[in-house]
Amino acid sequence: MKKIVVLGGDGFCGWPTALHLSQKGHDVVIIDNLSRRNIDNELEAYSLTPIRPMSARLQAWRERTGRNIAFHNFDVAKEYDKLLQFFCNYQPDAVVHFAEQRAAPYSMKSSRQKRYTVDNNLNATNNVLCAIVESELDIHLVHLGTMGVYGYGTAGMKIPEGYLNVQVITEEGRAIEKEILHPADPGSVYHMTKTQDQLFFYYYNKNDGIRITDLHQGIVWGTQTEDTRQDERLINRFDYDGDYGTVLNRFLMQAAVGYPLTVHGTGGQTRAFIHIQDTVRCIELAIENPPDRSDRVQILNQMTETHRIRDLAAKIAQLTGAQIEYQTNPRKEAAENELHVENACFLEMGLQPTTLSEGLMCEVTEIAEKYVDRCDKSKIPCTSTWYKKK
Ligand code: NAD
Ligand code: USQ
Repeated sequence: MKKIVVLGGDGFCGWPTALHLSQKGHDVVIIDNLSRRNIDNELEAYSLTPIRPMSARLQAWRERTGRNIAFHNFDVAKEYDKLLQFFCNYQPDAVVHFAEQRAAPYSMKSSRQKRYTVDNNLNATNNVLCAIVESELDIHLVHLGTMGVYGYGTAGMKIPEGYLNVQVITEEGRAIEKEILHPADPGSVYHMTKTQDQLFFYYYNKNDGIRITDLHQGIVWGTQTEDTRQDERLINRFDYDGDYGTVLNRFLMQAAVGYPLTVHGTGGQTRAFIHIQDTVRCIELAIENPPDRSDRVQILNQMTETHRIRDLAAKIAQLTGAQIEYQTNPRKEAAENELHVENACFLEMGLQPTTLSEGLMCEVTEIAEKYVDRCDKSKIPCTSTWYKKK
């Protein structure tokens, strides 16, 4: 049994992770400032699924399993002293860090959201690292990063797990082998904060010997896990709006409400995907396999499949009879790209991927069709653009 803190444990990935770790017998504490629920209010766009307040969620978990999860509501990016005090009192073995603003379109809406995303994400990560150093505890930090730190162009090679071997030619013409962090190529202000997080990790690991695992995760799809399915009060959030909804879940919901699938541009963009059930399993595996104190930052690619967006749309259209609409792309991104990703580490640790073909229809019927009446169609269009409005 480990003592584990889940920062951002009220969110889409954090909530099912907290339940999964609790179910596995760990002592779990959630810290979250509920900023994501406040952004729902700001955007007037709400989860398709009826998520309950934190106290009702935790009560349901206690009733179903007899297990307690504690909850503290504070801002990790701003309330450093509380965070440090908490670490010193609770003495966690591991901290899982989800507590960042995670939507690329939201981060591109205007200077206010750009500045909020940078302030929030960079200060949250730096505060967590500072507090680990100041507490003098041997805490393993597990951070949720993104595949987007690499950019999505691979020039034919597989994207490695964090580090790249390069050959440099010296002035004398000698070839030297070097291992470097894979060059960063962010595609939004949000993704940029994740590339900066990587440098924080590199530095604190080098200087203070902190044990860090950085998980470069693809787009998470699906809603429920074995744990959140146990009781409707435990249901996970499902974002479908133009800012927070991610592509595959949006397509599933659009098919259910009879809205044409919104493919950006030619749909030639290829991205990496992972099901939410596999996300929580990967976090468990990462916690079970910490690096040593002398190890460099451990970087793992947390994804199971790659797909081209127009192929996904075609698959869902075929399953459900939905129409497809090709729209002017609101983002600045390559119209077409290949994507090959190395993910051997998690597979070697024992991950057994949930494939798209197994889970898609279940998602349509269990969630999208069931909660169709909660959908506000006016929130579906992507209104945030990467271009300056003239
Ligand atoms: P989410 O917005 O649903 O959850 C994030 C949670 O963190 C929210 O509950 C929010 O209230 C909390 N939070 C944010 N800033 C905080 C702060 N300063 N102090 C305390 N709590 C704070 O996002 P998610 O989809 O669960 O993503 C979690 C992490 O995983 C993010 O860092 C994201 O970058 C990463 N990730 C997500 C996906 C995806 O498809 N959802 C894919 C790859 C990586
Ligand atoms: N797209 C469409 N139609 C839509 C929505 C999106 O064609 O209705 C396209 C986008 O233009 C983009 C691709 O689908 O090319 C993916 O967009 P997305 O919104 O599903 O994902 P993204 O913005 O990249 O962000 C999400 C999460 C983020 C995480 C990232 C992982 O919100 O937190 O870091 O996925 S990754 O994409 O691997 O970088």
